[in-house]
Amino acid sequence: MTVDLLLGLQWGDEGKGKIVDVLTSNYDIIARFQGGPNAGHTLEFDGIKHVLRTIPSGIFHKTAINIIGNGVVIDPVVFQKEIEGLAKFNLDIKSKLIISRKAHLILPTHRLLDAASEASKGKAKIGSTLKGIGPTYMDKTGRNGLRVGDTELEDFEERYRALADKHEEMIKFYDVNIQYNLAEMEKEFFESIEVLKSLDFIDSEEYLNQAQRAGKSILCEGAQGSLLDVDFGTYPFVTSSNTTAAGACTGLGIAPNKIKEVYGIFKAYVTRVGSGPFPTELFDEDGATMASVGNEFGSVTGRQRRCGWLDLVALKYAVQINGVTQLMMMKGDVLSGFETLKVCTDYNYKGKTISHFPYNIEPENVTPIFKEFKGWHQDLTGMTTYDQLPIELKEYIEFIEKEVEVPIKIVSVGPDRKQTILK
Ligand code: 2SA
Ligand code: MG
Repeated sequence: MTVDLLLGLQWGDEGKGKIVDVLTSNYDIIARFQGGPNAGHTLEFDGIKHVLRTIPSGIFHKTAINIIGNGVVIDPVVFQKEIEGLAKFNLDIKSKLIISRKAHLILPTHRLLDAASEASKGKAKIGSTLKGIGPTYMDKTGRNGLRVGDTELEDFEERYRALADKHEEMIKFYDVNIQYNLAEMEKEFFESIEVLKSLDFIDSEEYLNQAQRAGKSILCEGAQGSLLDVDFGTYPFVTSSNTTAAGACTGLGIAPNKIKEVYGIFKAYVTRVGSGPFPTELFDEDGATMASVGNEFGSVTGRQRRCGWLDLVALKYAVQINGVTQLMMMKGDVLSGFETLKVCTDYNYKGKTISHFPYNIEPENVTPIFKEFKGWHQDLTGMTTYDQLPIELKEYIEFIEKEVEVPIKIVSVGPDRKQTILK
């Protein structure tokens, strides 16, 4: 049966959590394939707001099975807190959540290494979420990492010790001032490993391929966004995994020819947390309005997100790399009240007009070229059909569809599950 894929097309926080939650009733299995607790997937329903970190966004659905795939990095300490935070919902977590043995573990020292690396970079820091993501993926590709399956081995503690000792030496190498009590962090770590072990570990690639053959439908849930992809994003200001469509194949063991729909999610404007270039960024009133009306604060770190106009050069790039078949536009409601809206259609790149996303989008090379649109003033948050939307918004939507050459199938007009318009 079908395997579909859902991805963020910008710098994360497009609203993936909400859409997975909306779509889950159509799927038997929801699978996360990359990233880890750097993600903050926010779900809102029945007056409840909940942020998920490592657990897939199908966990609130009655029957869906949720899988944490091999491409994900898991911090058992954060994971334990996530499980505890879900207790009040009385979900039967053990029967609904399974974990790949091949997923890598974030050790306490990975978090310290992340902090040390960022501190050593000073102003040039990546602006990481400090969750240990980079160092854990470094150990994975460097072939030194510990995986979920290793917790079942008798000598897990020795393996842990050897790696943590090595990390301590590396922390010294950075020569920065970082205060920590490793013994305490380790106590917490080993307790949380027991919580992790209370769930079922599986060979998830086998599970998913069997399920697919048996006619089950699978939704692969991406984290972060395409412009944070380690290969295609604004390197080095990226995360350490492949956030694009290919990441679903390597992060779950699903072959490319099994994937059918690729849902691409984007905001009607653009946001970014952390450092790195952002051509359409606003430093004025308009940017401040987007941040406050859109409540643009990191759901993990609370950092204020940088805001700017929609960038079609970047959006087309992401659509192309992912093979997006359907678009979903989020947060159109936040743009209500602007007299004029701008959309970046091309870049002025070192004096030439270009319409592709170049190697370097630093401000000294790139100035965005904008097209202006008339704004609208209606409150969209109670609207339920496409016909009700203001004509100016429809023009905005139809322009994007024409430029990007992919239909926009969902227009979200608020954070709640119910505030979702199908087009
Ligand atoms: P990392 O921690 O090594 O992955 O950070 C590297 C860069 O990736 C960015 N990044 C994110 N950007 C947006 N949202 C993310 N998740 C959280 C959220 C972030 C938060 O949903 O709000 O709470 O601040 C996320 N995760 C990583 C990060 O900012 C760095 O630029
Ligand atoms: Mg988020």
